[in-house]
Amino acid sequence: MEIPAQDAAHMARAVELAGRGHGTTSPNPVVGCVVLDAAGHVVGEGFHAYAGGPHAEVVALAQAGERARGGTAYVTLEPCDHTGRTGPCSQALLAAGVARVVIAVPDPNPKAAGGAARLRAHGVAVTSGVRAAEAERVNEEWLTYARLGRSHVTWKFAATLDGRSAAEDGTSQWITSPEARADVHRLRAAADAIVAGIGTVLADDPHLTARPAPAATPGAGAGGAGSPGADGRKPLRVVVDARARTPQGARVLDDRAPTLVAIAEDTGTELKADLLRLPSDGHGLDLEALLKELATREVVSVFLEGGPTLAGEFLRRGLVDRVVAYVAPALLGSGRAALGAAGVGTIGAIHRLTFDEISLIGPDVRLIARPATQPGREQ
Ligand code: AOF
Ligand code: ZN
Repeated sequence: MEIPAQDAAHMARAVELAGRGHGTTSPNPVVGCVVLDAAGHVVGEGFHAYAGGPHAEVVALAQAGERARGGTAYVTLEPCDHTGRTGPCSQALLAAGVARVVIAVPDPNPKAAGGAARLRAHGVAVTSGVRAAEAERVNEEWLTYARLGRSHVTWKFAATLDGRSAAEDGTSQWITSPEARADVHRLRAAADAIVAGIGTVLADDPHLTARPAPAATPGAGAGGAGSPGADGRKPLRVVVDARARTPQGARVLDDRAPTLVAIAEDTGTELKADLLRLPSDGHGLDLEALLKELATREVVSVFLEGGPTLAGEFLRRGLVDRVVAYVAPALLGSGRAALGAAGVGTIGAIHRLTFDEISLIGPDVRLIARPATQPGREQ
Protein backbone atom coordinates (compact mmCIF):
# COMPACT_ATOMS: atom_id res chain seq x y z
CA MET A 1 0.00 0.00 0.00
CA GLU A 2 1.28 3.43 -0.98
CA ILE A 3 1.37 5.73 2.06
CA PRO A 4 0.81 9.41 1.23
CA ALA A 5 3.83 11.54 2.11
CA GLN A 6 1.79 13.78 4.39
CA ASP A 7 0.64 10.76 6.39
CA ALA A 8 4.24 9.73 7.00
CA ALA A 9 5.21 13.28 7.98
CA HIS A 10 2.34 13.79 10.44
CA MET A 11 2.91 10.37 11.98
CA ALA A 12 6.62 11.17 12.38
CA ARG A 13 5.56 14.22 14.39
CA ALA A 14 3.18 12.06 16.46
CA VAL A 15 6.07 9.68 17.22
CA GLU A 16 8.20 12.63 18.32
CA LEU A 17 5.40 13.77 20.63
CA ALA A 18 5.04 10.26 22.04
CA GLY A 19 8.72 10.29 22.98
CA ARG A 20 8.14 13.21 25.29
CA GLY A 21 6.30 10.90 27.65
CA HIS A 22 9.33 8.66 27.93
CA GLY A 23 10.17 7.79 31.52
CA THR A 24 6.97 9.15 33.05
CA THR A 25 4.03 7.14 31.66
CA SER A 26 4.64 3.76 33.27
CA PRO A 27 2.70 1.46 33.51
CA ASN A 28 1.10 3.08 30.48
CA PRO A 29 2.52 3.36 26.96
CA VAL A 30 3.96 6.48 25.38
CA VAL A 31 1.51 7.76 22.80
CA GLY A 32 1.48 10.82 20.56
CA CYS A 33 -1.32 12.35 18.49
CA VAL A 34 -1.64 15.02 15.80
CA VAL A 35 -5.04 16.34 14.66
CA LEU A 36 -5.66 18.07 11.31
CA ASP A 37 -8.73 20.05 10.33
CA ALA A 38 -10.73 19.19 7.20
CA ALA A 39 -8.40 21.35 5.11
CA GLY A 40 -5.31 19.49 6.32
CA HIS A 41 -3.90 22.09 8.75
CA VAL A 42 -2.50 20.95 12.09
CA VAL A 43 -4.97 22.10 14.78
CA GLY A 44 -4.02 19.92 17.74
CA GLU A 45 -1.07 18.01 19.19
CA GLY A 46 -0.81 15.92 22.30
CA PHE A 47 1.00 13.15 24.10
CA HIS A 48 0.26 10.91 27.06
CA ALA A 49 2.31 12.25 29.97
CA TYR A 50 1.45 10.00 32.92
CA ALA A 51 -0.85 7.12 33.89
CA GLY A 52 -4.15 8.54 35.04
CA GLY A 53 -3.69 11.62 32.91
CA PRO A 54 -5.52 12.26 29.64
CA HIS A 55 -4.65 10.09 26.67
CA ALA A 56 -2.81 11.65 23.74
CA GLU A 57 -5.93 11.86 21.55
CA VAL A 58 -7.89 13.68 24.26
CA VAL A 59 -5.12 16.27 24.68
CA ALA A 60 -4.89 16.88 20.92
CA LEU A 61 -8.68 16.99 20.46
CA ALA A 62 -9.06 19.50 23.30
CA GLN A 63 -6.59 21.76 21.52
CA ALA A 64 -8.36 21.34 18.20
CA GLY A 65 -11.88 21.89 19.52
CA GLU A 66 -14.49 22.29 16.77
CA ARG A 67 -11.78 22.41 14.12
CA ALA A 68 -11.35 18.62 14.41
CA ARG A 69 -14.72 18.06 12.70
CA GLY A 70 -14.19 16.40 9.33
CA GLY A 71 -10.45 16.23 10.03
CA THR A 72 -7.81 13.54 10.48
CA ALA A 73 -6.16 12.20 13.64
CA TYR A 74 -2.72 10.55 13.61
CA VAL A 75 -2.10 8.28 16.61
CA THR A 76 1.00 6.20 17.34
CA LEU A 77 -1.03 3.49 19.13
CA GLU A 78 -4.52 2.29 18.24
CA PRO A 79 -7.01 4.46 20.12
CA CYS A 80 -8.33 2.68 23.19
CA ASP A 81 -11.92 1.48 23.34
CA HIS A 82 -12.20 1.06 27.07
CA THR A 83 -12.78 2.97 30.24
CA GLY A 84 -9.71 2.54 32.41
CA ARG A 85 -8.35 5.42 34.41
CA THR A 86 -9.87 7.61 31.69
CA GLY A 87 -12.59 7.22 29.04
CA PRO A 88 -12.37 5.59 25.59
CA CYS A 89 -10.49 7.57 22.94
CA SER A 90 -12.54 5.91 20.18
CA GLN A 91 -15.63 7.68 21.58
CA ALA A 92 -13.77 10.96 21.98
CA LEU A 93 -12.70 10.82 18.30
CA LEU A 94 -16.27 10.02 17.22
CA ALA A 95 -17.70 12.81 19.36
CA ALA A 96 -15.25 15.26 17.85
CA GLY A 97 -16.43 14.31 14.35
CA VAL A 98 -13.03 13.18 13.06
CA ALA A 99 -13.45 11.69 9.56
CA ARG A 100 -10.19 9.74 9.30
CA VAL A 101 -7.85 8.10 11.80
CA VAL A 102 -4.32 6.99 10.94
CA ILE A 103 -2.74 4.48 13.33
CA ALA A 104 0.86 3.30 13.55
CA VAL A 105 0.63 0.21 15.80
CA PRO A 106 -2.38 -1.83 17.06
CA ASP A 107 -2.93 -1.90 20.83
CA PRO A 108 -1.90 -5.37 22.10
CA ASN A 109 -3.70 -4.80 25.40
CA PRO A 110 -6.92 -6.87 25.07
CA LYS A 111 -8.69 -4.67 27.63
CA ALA A 112 -8.14 -1.51 25.60
CA ALA A 113 -8.01 -2.72 21.97
CA GLY A 114 -10.92 -2.43 19.55
CA GLY A 115 -10.75 1.29 18.85
CA ALA A 116 -10.00 0.80 15.15
CA ALA A 117 -12.95 -1.54 14.68
CA ARG A 118 -15.35 0.78 16.51
CA LEU A 119 -14.23 3.77 14.47
CA ARG A 120 -14.68 1.82 11.23
CA ALA A 121 -18.10 0.64 12.33
CA HIS A 122 -19.09 4.29 12.70
CA GLY A 123 -17.94 5.20 9.20
CA VAL A 124 -14.54 6.65 10.08
CA ALA A 125 -11.82 5.85 7.52
CA VAL A 126 -9.01 4.02 9.34
CA THR A 127 -5.49 3.47 7.98
CA SER A 128 -3.02 1.32 9.96
CA GLY A 129 0.71 0.63 9.88
CA VAL A 130 2.00 4.12 9.05
CA ARG A 131 5.51 4.61 10.52
CA ALA A 132 4.99 1.39 12.46
CA ALA A 133 8.73 0.76 12.94
CA GLU A 134 9.33 4.17 14.53
CA ALA A 135 6.23 3.89 16.70
CA GLU A 136 7.37 0.43 17.82
CA ARG A 137 10.78 1.80 18.73
CA VAL A 138 9.55 4.77 20.75
CA ASN A 139 7.21 2.51 22.74
CA GLU A 140 9.41 -0.60 22.86
CA GLU A 141 9.36 -1.05 26.62
CA TRP A 142 5.60 -1.00 26.92
CA LEU A 143 4.97 -3.09 23.80
CA THR A 144 7.32 -5.79 25.12
CA TYR A 145 5.55 -5.68 28.49
CA ALA A 146 2.07 -5.78 26.92
CA ARG A 147 2.86 -8.51 24.36
CA LEU A 148 5.04 -10.83 26.40
CA GLY A 149 3.72 -10.19 29.89
CA ARG A 150 7.21 -9.50 31.17
CA SER A 151 9.32 -6.43 31.83
CA HIS A 152 11.50 -5.04 29.02
CA VAL A 153 15.22 -5.37 29.79
CA THR A 154 17.99 -2.87 29.04
CA TRP A 155 21.42 -4.22 29.88
CA LYS A 156 23.90 -1.45 30.51
CA PHE A 157 27.63 -1.85 30.91
CA ALA A 158 30.72 0.32 30.90
CA ALA A 159 33.99 -1.06 29.59
CA THR A 160 37.34 -0.25 28.11
CA LEU A 161 37.94 -0.48 24.38
CA ASP A 162 39.10 -4.07 24.95
CA GLY A 163 35.81 -4.96 26.63
CA ARG A 164 36.91 -5.08 30.26
CA SER A 165 35.02 -3.63 33.17
CA ALA A 166 37.54 -4.16 35.98
CA ALA A 167 41.31 -4.41 36.32
CA GLU A 168 43.09 -7.58 37.37
CA ASP A 169 42.89 -6.65 41.07
CA GLY A 170 39.14 -6.07 40.80
CA THR A 171 39.27 -2.27 40.90
CA SER A 172 36.72 -0.82 38.52
CA GLN A 173 35.93 2.75 39.45
CA TRP A 174 35.70 5.52 36.88
CA ILE A 175 36.48 3.60 33.74
CA THR A 176 34.10 5.95 31.96
CA SER A 177 33.81 9.74 32.27
CA PRO A 178 31.57 11.82 34.56
CA GLU A 179 29.51 12.69 31.45
CA ALA A 180 28.88 9.01 30.75
CA ARG A 181 27.98 8.38 34.38
CA ALA A 182 25.49 11.26 34.33
CA ASP A 183 23.94 9.75 31.22
CA VAL A 184 23.57 6.42 33.05
CA HIS A 185 21.73 8.16 35.88
CA ARG A 186 19.33 9.70 33.40
CA LEU A 187 18.55 6.29 31.87
CA ARG A 188 18.26 4.66 35.28
CA ALA A 189 15.79 7.27 36.43
CA ALA A 190 13.53 6.46 33.47
CA ALA A 191 13.36 2.76 34.39
CA ASP A 192 10.84 1.16 36.73
CA ALA A 193 13.37 -1.20 38.29
CA ILE A 194 17.14 -1.52 38.58
CA VAL A 195 18.42 -5.08 38.74
CA ALA A 196 21.80 -6.29 39.97
CA GLY A 197 23.29 -9.62 40.91
CA ILE A 198 24.55 -10.64 44.32
CA GLY A 199 28.16 -10.59 43.03
CA THR A 200 27.89 -6.85 42.40
CA VAL A 201 26.18 -6.21 45.74
CA LEU A 202 28.94 -8.06 47.62
CA ALA A 203 31.78 -6.51 45.61
CA ASP A 204 30.66 -2.87 45.32
CA ASP A 205 27.83 -2.41 47.87
CA PRO A 206 25.99 -0.08 45.45
CA HIS A 207 22.93 1.99 46.35
CA LEU A 208 21.27 1.22 42.99
CA THR A 209 19.30 4.42 43.25
CA ALA A 210 18.77 7.01 40.57
CA ARG A 211 20.13 10.37 41.60
CA PRO A 212 17.23 12.80 41.76
CA ALA A 213 16.71 14.63 38.48
CA PRO A 214 17.73 18.29 38.53
CA ALA A 215 14.90 20.68 39.42
CA ALA A 216 12.60 21.17 36.44
CA THR A 217 13.26 24.39 34.61
CA PRO A 218 10.24 26.57 33.81
CA GLY A 219 8.84 25.73 30.40
CA ALA A 220 10.80 22.49 30.26
CA GLY A 221 7.72 20.96 28.74
CA ALA A 222 7.48 17.22 28.50
CA GLY A 223 6.71 15.34 31.65
CA GLY A 224 6.98 18.56 33.61
CA ALA A 225 4.37 20.18 35.79
CA GLY A 226 1.60 17.94 36.98
CA SER A 227 3.15 14.64 36.03
CA PRO A 228 3.62 12.67 39.21
CA GLY A 229 6.00 10.31 37.49
CA ALA A 230 8.50 12.98 36.53
CA ASP A 231 9.98 13.80 39.91
CA GLY A 232 10.56 11.74 42.99
CA ARG A 233 10.32 8.48 41.07
CA LYS A 234 12.03 5.69 42.91
CA PRO A 235 12.82 2.75 40.69
CA LEU A 236 12.41 -0.55 42.51
CA ARG A 237 15.77 -2.13 43.35
CA VAL A 238 15.99 -5.85 42.63
CA VAL A 239 18.82 -8.10 43.79
CA VAL A 240 19.13 -11.51 42.13
CA ASP A 241 20.46 -13.53 45.04
CA ALA A 242 19.57 -17.23 44.83
CA ARG A 243 21.17 -18.17 48.15
CA ALA A 244 20.15 -15.03 50.07
CA ARG A 245 23.69 -13.78 50.67
CA THR A 246 22.74 -10.08 50.74
CA PRO A 247 24.17 -8.65 53.98
CA GLN A 248 21.51 -7.14 56.20
CA GLY A 249 23.53 -3.91 56.23
CA ALA A 250 23.90 -3.66 52.42
CA ARG A 251 23.17 -0.25 50.95
CA VAL A 252 20.53 -1.73 48.64
CA LEU A 253 18.48 -2.48 51.75
CA ASP A 254 18.48 1.13 52.99
CA ASP A 255 15.30 3.15 52.90
CA ARG A 256 16.10 5.28 49.85
CA ALA A 257 13.92 3.13 47.60
CA PRO A 258 11.97 -0.11 47.85
CA THR A 259 13.99 -3.30 47.28
CA LEU A 260 13.07 -6.82 46.29
CA VAL A 261 15.50 -9.69 46.90
CA ALA A 262 14.89 -12.63 44.54
CA ILE A 263 15.98 -15.91 46.13
CA ALA A 264 15.62 -19.59 45.28
CA GLU A 265 12.44 -21.29 46.47
CA ASP A 266 14.36 -23.71 48.67
CA THR A 267 16.69 -21.17 50.31
CA GLY A 268 16.17 -20.77 54.03
CA THR A 269 17.08 -17.31 55.31
CA GLU A 270 16.77 -14.89 58.20
CA LEU A 271 17.21 -11.92 55.89
CA LYS A 272 14.76 -9.13 56.66
CA ALA A 273 13.76 -7.85 53.25
CA ASP A 274 10.97 -8.10 50.75
CA LEU A 275 11.76 -11.60 49.44
CA LEU A 276 10.59 -13.09 46.17
CA ARG A 277 10.99 -16.85 45.93
CA LEU A 278 11.61 -18.19 42.45
CA PRO A 279 12.22 -21.59 40.89
CA SER A 280 15.74 -22.26 39.65
CA ASP A 281 17.42 -24.47 37.11
CA GLY A 282 21.02 -25.55 36.47
CA HIS A 283 21.96 -21.96 35.65
CA GLY A 284 20.41 -20.19 38.60
CA LEU A 285 17.10 -18.45 39.19
CA ASP A 286 14.38 -18.55 36.56
CA LEU A 287 14.85 -15.01 35.26
CA GLU A 288 11.83 -15.12 32.97
CA ALA A 289 9.71 -15.91 36.01
CA LEU A 290 11.34 -12.89 37.70
CA LEU A 291 10.43 -10.60 34.79
CA LYS A 292 6.87 -11.97 34.70
CA GLU A 293 6.51 -11.38 38.43
CA LEU A 294 7.87 -7.84 38.00
CA ALA A 295 5.31 -7.26 35.23
CA THR A 296 2.49 -8.16 37.61
CA ARG A 297 3.89 -5.39 39.82
CA GLU A 298 3.63 -3.00 36.85
CA VAL A 299 7.37 -2.89 36.24
CA VAL A 300 7.38 -2.13 32.50
CA SER A 301 11.11 -1.48 32.13
CA VAL A 302 14.13 -2.95 33.86
CA PHE A 303 17.64 -1.50 33.85
CA LEU A 304 20.07 -4.38 34.30
CA GLU A 305 23.35 -3.28 35.81
CA GLY A 306 26.09 -4.91 37.59
CA GLY A 307 27.32 -8.34 37.15
CA PRO A 308 28.79 -9.92 34.01
CA THR A 309 27.51 -13.21 35.37
CA LEU A 310 23.92 -12.05 35.70
CA ALA A 311 24.01 -10.27 32.33
CA GLY A 312 25.23 -13.52 30.77
CA GLU A 313 22.32 -15.40 32.32
CA PHE A 314 19.79 -12.89 30.97
CA LEU A 315 21.36 -13.18 27.52
CA ARG A 316 21.50 -16.98 27.62
CA ARG A 317 17.73 -16.96 28.15
CA GLY A 318 17.03 -14.44 25.40
CA LEU A 319 15.89 -11.85 27.92
CA VAL A 320 17.95 -8.81 26.88
CA ASP A 321 15.94 -6.44 24.68
CA ARG A 322 18.43 -3.57 24.43
CA VAL A 323 22.12 -3.14 25.18
CA VAL A 324 23.56 0.23 26.19
CA ALA A 325 27.36 0.13 26.22
CA TYR A 326 29.62 2.93 27.35
CA VAL A 327 33.06 2.33 25.90
CA ALA A 328 36.00 4.33 27.25
CA PRO A 329 39.07 5.10 25.14
CA ALA A 330 41.27 3.06 27.48
CA LEU A 331 42.83 -0.39 27.51
CA LEU A 332 43.34 -2.87 30.32
CA GLY A 333 44.60 -6.03 28.63
CA SER A 334 43.66 -8.15 31.62
CA GLY A 335 40.90 -8.13 34.22
CA ARG A 336 37.21 -8.90 34.23
CA ALA A 337 35.30 -9.13 30.94
CA ALA A 338 32.15 -7.00 30.69
CA LEU A 339 30.11 -10.13 29.98
CA GLY A 340 30.30 -13.57 31.54
CA ALA A 341 29.20 -16.90 30.05
CA ALA A 342 26.09 -16.36 27.96
CA GLY A 343 25.36 -19.80 26.60
CA VAL A 344 27.64 -19.53 23.59
CA GLY A 345 29.81 -22.62 23.17
CA THR A 346 30.35 -22.28 19.47
CA ILE A 347 30.27 -19.45 16.93
CA GLY A 348 26.92 -20.55 15.54
CA ALA A 349 25.33 -19.63 18.87
CA ILE A 350 26.71 -16.08 18.89
CA HIS A 351 24.33 -13.36 20.12
CA ARG A 352 24.07 -11.17 17.03
CA LEU A 353 22.97 -7.58 17.56
CA THR A 354 22.31 -4.53 15.43
CA PHE A 355 23.88 -1.17 16.28
CA ASP A 356 21.03 1.31 16.32
CA GLU A 357 22.71 4.40 17.79
CA ILE A 358 26.30 5.51 18.18
CA SER A 359 27.11 8.74 20.02
CA LEU A 360 29.96 10.47 21.81
CA ILE A 361 29.30 11.17 25.47
CA GLY A 362 32.20 13.27 26.71
CA PRO A 363 35.31 11.28 25.73
CA ASP A 364 33.41 7.97 25.65
CA VAL A 365 31.31 6.25 23.00
CA ARG A 366 27.77 5.15 23.77
CA LEU A 367 26.48 2.30 21.67
CA ILE A 368 22.87 1.19 21.64
CA ALA A 369 22.31 -2.25 20.18
CA ARG A 370 19.41 -4.66 20.00
CA PRO A 371 19.13 -8.37 19.26
CA ALA A 372 18.95 -8.94 15.52
CA THR A 373 15.65 -10.70 16.13
CA GLN A 374 13.81 -9.12 18.98
CA PRO A 375 11.41 -11.24 21.01
CA GLY A 376 9.24 -8.29 22.03
CA ARG A 377 8.61 -7.15 18.50
CA GLU A 378 6.33 -8.63 15.90
CA GLN A 379 8.55 -9.81 13.10
C1 AOF B 1 -4.71 5.55 23.79
N1 AOF B 1 -4.07 6.73 24.00
O1 AOF B 1 -2.66 8.03 25.10
C2 AOF B 1 -2.90 5.82 25.83
C3 AOF B 1 -3.54 4.57 25.58
O2 AOF B 1 -5.83 3.36 32.42
P1 AOF B 1 -5.94 4.16 31.19
O3 AOF B 1 -7.31 4.69 30.94
O4 AOF B 1 -4.91 5.25 31.07
O5 AOF B 1 -5.68 3.15 29.98
C4 AOF B 1 -4.44 2.58 29.80
C5 AOF B 1 -4.49 1.66 28.59
O6 AOF B 1 -4.96 2.40 27.45
C6 AOF B 1 -3.10 1.19 28.22
O7 AOF B 1 -2.82 -0.08 28.78
C7 AOF B 1 -3.14 1.13 26.70
O8 AOF B 1 -3.74 -0.07 26.25
C8 AOF B 1 -4.07 2.30 26.39
N2 AOF B 1 -3.27 3.52 26.38
N3 AOF B 1 -4.40 4.48 24.55
O9 AOF B 1 -5.56 5.46 22.91
C9 AOF B 1 -3.19 6.92 24.97
N4 AOF B 1 -2.04 5.98 26.86
ZN1 ZN C 1 -7.27 6.19 25.05
